[in-house]
Amino acid sequence: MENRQNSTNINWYPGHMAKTKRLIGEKINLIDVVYEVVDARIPYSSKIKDIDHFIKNKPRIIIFNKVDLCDKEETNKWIEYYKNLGYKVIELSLEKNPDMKPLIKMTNELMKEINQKRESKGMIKRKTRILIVGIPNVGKSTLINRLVGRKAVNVGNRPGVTKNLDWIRINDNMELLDSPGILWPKLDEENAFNLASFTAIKEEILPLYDVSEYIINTLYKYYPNTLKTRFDIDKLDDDFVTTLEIIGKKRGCLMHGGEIDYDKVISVIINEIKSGMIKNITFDRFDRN
Ligand SMILES: Nc1nc2c(ncn2[C@@H]2O[C@H](COP(=O)(O)OP(=O)(O)OP(=O)(O)O)[C@@H](O)[C@H]2O)c(=O)[nH]1
Ligand SMILES: [Mg+2]
Repeated sequence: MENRQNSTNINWYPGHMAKTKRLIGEKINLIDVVYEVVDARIPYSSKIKDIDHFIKNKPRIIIFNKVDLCDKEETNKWIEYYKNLGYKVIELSLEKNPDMKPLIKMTNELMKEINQKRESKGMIKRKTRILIVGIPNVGKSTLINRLVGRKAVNVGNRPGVTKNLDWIRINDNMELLDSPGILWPKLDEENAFNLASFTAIKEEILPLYDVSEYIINTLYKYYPNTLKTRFDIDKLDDDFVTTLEIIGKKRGCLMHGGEIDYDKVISVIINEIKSGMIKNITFDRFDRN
């Protein structure tokens, strides 16, 4: 798996993502605070690499979402890292009934500073305008629905649900701008596989066989107990096909005549992660970067 680092970059950067960045750039002067959402299981791979270019120096809160699925011990190292860099950080599990007060409080504090500056220049206070930005499928629209307190925008467990930049009013004092998920040109291979493992890029971009192999290898490396409990595997064979056969037999992924249905085994593996059945995992290692 280590040699992935050295191989060529994945160049998957559809035109609509470039367009979203341009549109954000055009609207950024209207924005007071940016919520940058990352996936707590991949706090490095899910952080948009060129974000500073298009959100400029707007006050920012990094939201670690899906903490219900992450390995807290590993993810905490990243949280500390970003805090030490001077970022404001909030952890959320938007699927559970999260307490949104700490985020609102932090936002109001940032807004107070902004309004104090405005007043000192003789300008009137204004309502808070927040941009929500992040990679696809990280929970941006779910965050909006939580803040509004109802289903104001569509969510779905696949990348590319939100197609447009839309303003949503929370109350008289706050407006949110939802945005489609974005990536950056040239993902390195490990980054691309991490994004694919957590359904942040479309399934067909990387071969599903390779994604399932990456998932199994990474579980073996960092979470052997999970591999044992979920798939009853203690040790990996040099040939991944053998591992697929073992999992296929255990999970009953068989075709007529008893042959292993490899496509089904691969989708079972990917689905275990996608559906959140496998919890307490973080694939980005702080110590390796
Ligand atoms: N387990 C878990 N799932 C979450 C959490 N937050 C969001 N989800 C799920 O993640 C999936 C994606 O959520 P969305 O809000 O549509 O993500 P998005 O970032 O708006 O995605 P795009 O619009 O496609 O870029 C949905 O199935 C949500 O239910 C969380 O904290 N924990
Ligand atoms: Mg969305």
